[in-house]
Amino acid sequence: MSKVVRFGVSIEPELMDKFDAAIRSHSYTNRSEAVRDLARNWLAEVDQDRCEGVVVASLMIIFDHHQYGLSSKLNEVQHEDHDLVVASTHVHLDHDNCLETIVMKGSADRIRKLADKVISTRGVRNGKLWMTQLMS
Ligand code: NI
Repeated sequence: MSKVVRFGVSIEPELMDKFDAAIRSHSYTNRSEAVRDLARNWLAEVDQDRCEGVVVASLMIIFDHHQYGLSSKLNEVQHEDHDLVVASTHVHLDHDNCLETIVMKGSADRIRKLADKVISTRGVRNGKLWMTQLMS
């Protein structure tokens, strides 16, 4: 961090108390680092739809372990775009549910298409794509 800008924020005391309690419970040593993290996370969140070019992304899905053919379909989709997929992790949550996280790097458009294909597959119960452009 070469240069910083200071700014004042008006905030209700009740919200400030909750914020201070939260940053303590998350082991922040000061408000500034917590606010910087909030800003970075918020920017990454709101910019998701505008991401273009090369991005890093994580797709998390929860799916029905018993859905016939689903695991091999998910494998097939990832093999088709193997150049995007950096890693994937499969967790057997319980008797019926699996969680998979697919970490990707590459074209934002292609990653969105892959995520849409995965999330819309029958048996995938929840899916969330998170992507961001790397900051330098
Ligand atoms: Ni499983």
